[in-house]
Amino acid sequence: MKLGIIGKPQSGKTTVFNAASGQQEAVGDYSQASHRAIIKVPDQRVDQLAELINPKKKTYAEIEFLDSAGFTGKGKNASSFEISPDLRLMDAFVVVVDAFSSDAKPMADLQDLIDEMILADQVLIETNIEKRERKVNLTGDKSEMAEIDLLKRCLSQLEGEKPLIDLDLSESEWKMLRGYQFLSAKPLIITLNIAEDDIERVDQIKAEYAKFEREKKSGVTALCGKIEMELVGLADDERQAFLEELGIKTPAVDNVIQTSYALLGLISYLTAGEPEVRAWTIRRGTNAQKAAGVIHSDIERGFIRAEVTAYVDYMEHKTPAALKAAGKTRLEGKEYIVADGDVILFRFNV
Ligand SMILES: Nc1nc2c(ncn2[C@@H]2O[C@H](COP(=O)(O)OP(=O)(O)O)[C@@H](O)[C@H]2O)c(=O)[nH]1
Ligand SMILES: [Mg+2]
Repeated sequence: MKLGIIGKPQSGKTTVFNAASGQQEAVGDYSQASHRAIIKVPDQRVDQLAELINPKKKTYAEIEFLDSAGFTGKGKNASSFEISPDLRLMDAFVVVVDAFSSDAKPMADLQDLIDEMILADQVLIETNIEKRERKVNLTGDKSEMAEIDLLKRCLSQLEGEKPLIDLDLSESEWKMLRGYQFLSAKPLIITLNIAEDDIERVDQIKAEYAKFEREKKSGVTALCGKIEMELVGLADDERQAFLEELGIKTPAVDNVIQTSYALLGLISYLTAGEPEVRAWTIRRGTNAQKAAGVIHSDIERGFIRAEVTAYVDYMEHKTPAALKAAGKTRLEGKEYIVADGDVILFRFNV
């Protein structure tokens, strides 16, 4: 999964990037330089299983973060688009909004960013419609008409100043649009970057942004980037003490990652053995055979069956023998739909 961090200059993008990745890129320098990192998806199930099994290695699921400039924050007045082409390749955006500075206008900033995406998509669509219509006129080949019609529907949505993600399209229509990588069609994880003093009011602040939430598409989170960045630099025990002092259970940046995961319809299953305890990312609805392919194509090809235990049962009964005795380990075939937190042992031959 790839997440692009976007936002106005000085909104705290690089601060959030550092908090999520543990890197130490310069902040507040107006450079708008881009940064990339692969980060681990925090997962207590991996930690707990590892504690139980004591494996040689524990491995979390991973996502890629790209901190990239391109949004001016000028909204409808944005004239030239310098949005990095790399941002179009992201699965979703973490939109960082300044809600910490004394003259912050987070609601307006957020709207400006969305307007900027709408505008950029509009330019892209107009050129594409033109190009395709010219081709139809030249060749008389009408096969492009369905796509042109769809693009025109998208265009009128954008002209109505609404993002493409709000369009009600069929699965096959979305598929037709996929190649364009429209910005306003991507899920948003709106991340309000709040001041230190506002941490206690976080739920109240989030509630003000409920109108930007879209079920299974866009969500709202809030954090104080500055504190999160300090947290990531601390050793585990120091971090724990600091969190307790702040009265929070987990770093808020973990929330951002988990929200992104959920919005994109991603889940994890786990493998648990002495060599390694590991989380693997799949889309919700993936069957056991396809899920095995994430580990290795040989396991998918040679799939015989999956021995599946729910994570909670695993933690309760603790050993494969006890799990089997309690009837908590099921044998499942290829078509079994893997659930979040399934602990799986694949049987296969090659
Ligand atoms: N007080 C406060 N300042 C922040 C917070 N997050 C970022 N900043 C400051 O805002 C400035 C811009 O941050 P930066 O991450 O470089 O923004 P970018 O231009 O969007 O990458 C820096 O001086 C940060 O220290 C925050 O949560 N609280
Ligand atoms: Mg930056």
